[in-house]
Amino acid sequence: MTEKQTIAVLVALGNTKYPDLVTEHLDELAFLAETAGIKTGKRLIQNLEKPDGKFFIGKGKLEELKEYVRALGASHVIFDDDLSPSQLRNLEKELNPKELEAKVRIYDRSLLILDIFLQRAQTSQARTQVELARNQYLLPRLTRMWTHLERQRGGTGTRGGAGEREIETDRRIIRDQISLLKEKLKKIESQHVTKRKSRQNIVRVAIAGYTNAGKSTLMNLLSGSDILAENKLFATVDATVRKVNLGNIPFLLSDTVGFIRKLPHHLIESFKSTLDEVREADIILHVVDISHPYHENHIEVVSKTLAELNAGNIPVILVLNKVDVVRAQRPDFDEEASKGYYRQMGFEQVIFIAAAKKLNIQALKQMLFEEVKKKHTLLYPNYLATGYEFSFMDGGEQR
Ligand SMILES: Nc1nc2c(ncn2[C@@H]2O[C@H](COP(=O)(O)OP(=O)(O)OP(=O)(O)O)[C@@H](O)[C@H]2O)c(=O)[nH]1
Ligand SMILES: [Mg+2]
Repeated sequence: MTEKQTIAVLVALGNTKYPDLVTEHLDELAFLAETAGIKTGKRLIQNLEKPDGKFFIGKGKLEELKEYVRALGASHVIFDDDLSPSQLRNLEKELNPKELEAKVRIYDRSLLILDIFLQRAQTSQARTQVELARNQYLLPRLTRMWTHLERQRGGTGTRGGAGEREIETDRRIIRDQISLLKEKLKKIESQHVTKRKSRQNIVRVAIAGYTNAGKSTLMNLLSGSDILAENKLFATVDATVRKVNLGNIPFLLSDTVGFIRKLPHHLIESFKSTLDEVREADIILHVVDISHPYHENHIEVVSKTLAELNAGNIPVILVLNKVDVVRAQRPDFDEEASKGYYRQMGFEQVIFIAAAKKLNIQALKQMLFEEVKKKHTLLYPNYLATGYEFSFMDGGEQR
C-alpha cells in the first residue's frame, strides 16, 4: 500500500456578507494543521447559511471535494466546524470507497485542536485532561476510521470495514477509559487543591489571551523563566506558576493555555482545573497580538471565554503586544488615540508593549505594580507601615 503524504483539503462555510472572515478562519485552520504537522493544499468554501445536515456541504461541493482529494492525493480533509457523528459517517463513506487503498482521514477543527493538545501536553494533569476530552469527543463518532483502537488491542493493519459489533467493543473500551481518566484526574486535582490553598495569602496574576499572542514570552520576561515560546499555536498547554517580585511586593504569576475561536467544549470542560489559575486570579494580563489583522475578534473570543470560566469580573490589564511590528508597518500609528479606542471597548487599563523586543516593559511593570499593590493592601493592611517601594528599574530599557 502506498503511504499518502500528509496533505489536507480544508473546508469551510462561507458567508457572502463577510467573505474575508472565512479566509481568516481558513488561515487559522491552516496554521492549526501546520502546527499538527499537516500541510494544506486546497481550500473549499461552500456558501451556505448553515451546514447541510447530511454531508455538511452540498452534493455538488461534495463531488468537487472528492475531485480535490483525488487530484492532491490528500490524506486529510479538515472541516472548520464540528461535524455531527452522522455527517462524519456519511462523509467517510463517500470519501473512502472500499476500492481506495489508503484512507482519507476526516477531521474537524475540534479534533485537530485535541490532537495538537495531545502532542503538546507535558504534565500528567494536562495529558489526562486532553485524553479525557478526546475520548469524550470520539465516543459518539467511532467509525472504521479509528484504527488506533485496533492498535491498542494488538490488531493488525487495515480491515475492510468494522462491523457494528467491533464498533460496540470500541465504544466499551472508550467508556472504560473515560471512567479511568476521570478517576485519575480527581486524584491529581485533589493534590492541586491543597497546593492552591497555600496560595491564598498572596496576590495572584494570570496571563491570558489568544493563542500565539506572546503570553509565554511575557511570562519569561517578567519571571525569568524558560517556557517554550514559538510561532506555533498552543505552544503552551500546561500551566506554569512562578513567584515574582515587583519592588518589594511578591506575587504569583501564571502562564497557561491560550484560547482560540471554536475551542472544543469538552476541552474547556476538562481543562477547568488548569484554568483555575485564571479563574482564581486577582488580576488578569490579557495579552493581545496587536499586529494580527483580526485581533479585535481575538479580544472578543478571549473576553467571552473568560466570562464562560466565571473569570469575567476580574480586573484586566489589556496588554497590546507586538507593537514593534505595527510601528514598522505603520509609522503614523497613533498609540494614544488607539488606547482611547480600547478604553471605549471597556478596558480601563491599556498598554502597548513588545515582549520579544523588551519595549515598554518598564511602564507595564509600573502599571502592574499599582494593581498588585491594591490587592496586596487588602490582604495586608499593615504592610503600608513598612511602605511600598517602586524602584524596580532595570535600566537601559527602550520605550
Ligand atoms: N515581533 C514580535 N514577536 C513576538 C513578540 N512577543 C512574542 N512574539 C513571538 O510570537 C510568537 C508566539 O509567542 P509565545 O510567547 O509562544 O505566545 P503564546 O501566547 O505563549 O502562545 P501559545 O502558548 O501557543 O498560546 C513567538 O514566535 C514569539 O517570539 C513581540 O513583542 N514582537
Ligand atoms: Mg505559550
